Amino acid sequence: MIETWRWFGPGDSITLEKIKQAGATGIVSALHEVPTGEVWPLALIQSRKAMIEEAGLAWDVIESIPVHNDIKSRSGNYKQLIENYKQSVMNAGKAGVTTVCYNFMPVVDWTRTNLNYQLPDKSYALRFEYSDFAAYDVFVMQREGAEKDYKPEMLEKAKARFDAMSEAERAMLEKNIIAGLPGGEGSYDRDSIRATIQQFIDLGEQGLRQSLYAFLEAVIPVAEEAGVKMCIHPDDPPFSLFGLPRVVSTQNDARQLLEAVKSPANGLTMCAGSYGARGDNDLIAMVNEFSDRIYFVHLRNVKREEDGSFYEAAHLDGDNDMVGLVQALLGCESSLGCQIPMRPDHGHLLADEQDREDIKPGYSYLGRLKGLAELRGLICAVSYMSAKS
Ligand code: DNO
Repeated sequence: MIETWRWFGPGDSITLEKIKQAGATGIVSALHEVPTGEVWPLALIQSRKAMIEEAGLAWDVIESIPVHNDIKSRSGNYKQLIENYKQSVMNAGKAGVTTVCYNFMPVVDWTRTNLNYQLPDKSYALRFEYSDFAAYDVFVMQREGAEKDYKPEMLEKAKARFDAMSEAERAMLEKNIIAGLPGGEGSYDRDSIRATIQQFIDLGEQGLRQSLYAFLEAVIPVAEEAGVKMCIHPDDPPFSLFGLPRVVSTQNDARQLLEAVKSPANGLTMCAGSYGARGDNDLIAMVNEFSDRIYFVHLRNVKREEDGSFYEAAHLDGDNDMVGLVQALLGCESSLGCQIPMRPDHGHLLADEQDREDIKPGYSYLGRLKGLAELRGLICAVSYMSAKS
């Protein structure tokens, strides 16, 4: 596998030099400065690529060219926005950055409730606490009809959580949920998010699926022409939030979308942490089924809890069978005939970085370095064992 690392661009305090020293050879990055919906200028992609190459690294994956909400809801200026997206994909191909990750989560990108969940060793992980999310949805945001989306036991737990929270804790929860996490799309205040949510609830699951397939029908032929492989990132978490439809959460969702537009340019990102947050997703079966369409991998582990909550465990800990997964992915590489870029997705915040203000949630240097080193060892051992057998 190609070892890559997410870099947030020239302003990232985890510099290309540090990334090189972590042992990664590839970069995963985006033109974060281009507003969602606008065309990515060819010259800017080229100059960013040159900067990465000067540091002795390769820009292997774009993560992400974000898809504007109007494309997801097929409203407003969506036709022009799709044209712009096509142009960005074309420009990425022209510049020679040929793997493009994107997602189709409506309203909120990846979501956690607690960005400082303390583990027994006093490092911090990211956590999604279902009852905190429900407490925000039902009692803070007071979304109309929200209580219908939760089981009575969860509502009870959520009420207890809400009552026990101070104003400052409620404000922090709100910030974590709606202000947007790094690399995610969309930052809202309470009123603007309410209206956007309602728009997608009205659209419904079938509507959102149709929007996704129509988007792919428009973009995939351009990707083919540009030599670009598109790879959709799953919903994170892979279940409905705020009653919103979700269409990239399960093996069946992935199967349907590959069938909807049959092209080698229409592929997947295997995000082990996102798909793995559902106990009914069998990651190894997914990798085996979609072996010629997995173009990018996020290796991350999760510890799932009974009520749907989870936290991000160490890369080789948690509920995902990382050894089996890596073995299956190496099998994919044989069917693709090339190596797949993978990145250690997120890492814990360790003691040495806990006082720093410049570390983005999930994107510490040391935590990811540790994750990458563990995964490197695992990949090396699994490759060795398979070569022997
Ligand atoms: C979080 C990431 C997401 C992801 C996008 C993909 O750490 O996995 O920001 O990049 O959702 O489009």
